[in-house]
Amino acid sequence: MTRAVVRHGQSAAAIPDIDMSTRLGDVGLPSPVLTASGCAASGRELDQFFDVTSIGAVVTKSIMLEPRSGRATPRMAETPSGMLNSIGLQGPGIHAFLEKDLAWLRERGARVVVSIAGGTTQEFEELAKILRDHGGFDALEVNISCPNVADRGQVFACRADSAAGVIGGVRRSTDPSIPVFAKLSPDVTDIGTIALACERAGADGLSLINTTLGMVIDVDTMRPALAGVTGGLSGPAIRPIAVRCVWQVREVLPDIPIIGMGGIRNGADAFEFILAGADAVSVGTVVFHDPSAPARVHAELATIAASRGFTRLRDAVSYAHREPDPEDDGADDDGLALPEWV
Ligand code: RRO
Repeated sequence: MTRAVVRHGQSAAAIPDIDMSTRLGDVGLPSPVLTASGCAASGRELDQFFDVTSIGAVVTKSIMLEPRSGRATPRMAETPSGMLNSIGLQGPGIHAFLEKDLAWLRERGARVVVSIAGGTTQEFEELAKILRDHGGFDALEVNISCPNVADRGQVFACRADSAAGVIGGVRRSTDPSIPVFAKLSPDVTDIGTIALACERAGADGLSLINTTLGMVIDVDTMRPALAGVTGGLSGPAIRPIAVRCVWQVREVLPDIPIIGMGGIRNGADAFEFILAGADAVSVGTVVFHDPSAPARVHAELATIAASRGFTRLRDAVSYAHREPDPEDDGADDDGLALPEWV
């Protein structure tokens, strides 16, 4: 059953009685709503706006082996219904991350998905081994799709063989009880092929999607708005792309756990991902203007799923994939009301 997840605003009593639990491989979560990597550092800042232990998990900013200052500024630009970032994997390096960020998250009692990034397969494996020896987290998200690298060859998720090489190496270097999620890029011809290659290489799940490569030119300066020239586009502008990716991957991999993300602002947006095939969702860009959004999205998702007749959210996963019934009168055999847009 749902727990009270909202600290400010909506009262717990307003959350309907629906089982919101989900699974990421062997790991059970009380809520399917996670933060999105890169939008909340280690979750510490968000904890003043809502209880980070109440959502499914905190997904940390992708961490590399060494400290890194990232790309030159400006590193962010507004776009219609979204934003462009060119952070360039800024971070403290794995050892400071373990000592400060992961230590805080564990002490706080949050469930944690650690996101890792590397420039080579060996770096990914090294990170996985350091984390294996340290412990204290629930799942790994392997970021093979950061768009903000100078060498596009390092966007491992753009090729099935390089994606599989990293995921296989990480899987072998990680404790078997820890699920390994591959984070994929939408900037490919056939995301299903990449997803299959990752699954065959040992991925326990998939995170869909990273930002899509974009660009803004400032018409006053007549120069690129970002110092890094190109950046990753996020926010509602990319939601239809993300939903399409979740749908396509679910068609080729009916059972693999999927974390869906891309422009989720509210419960209806999250529900769209669930219907497309996501077992969980990550809430990202919206936290820049509503830092309590993950808790709010949990409550709104519970409300919309209950209003459609579901008593367990997991029964709604992939619901949009079922065959259309020509005789359908708006309610299925279980008496579940169909979404208004079907
Ligand atoms: O740090 C970044 O610039 C960044 C990363 Br790691 C990523 O995965 N996606 C993105 O849009 N930016």
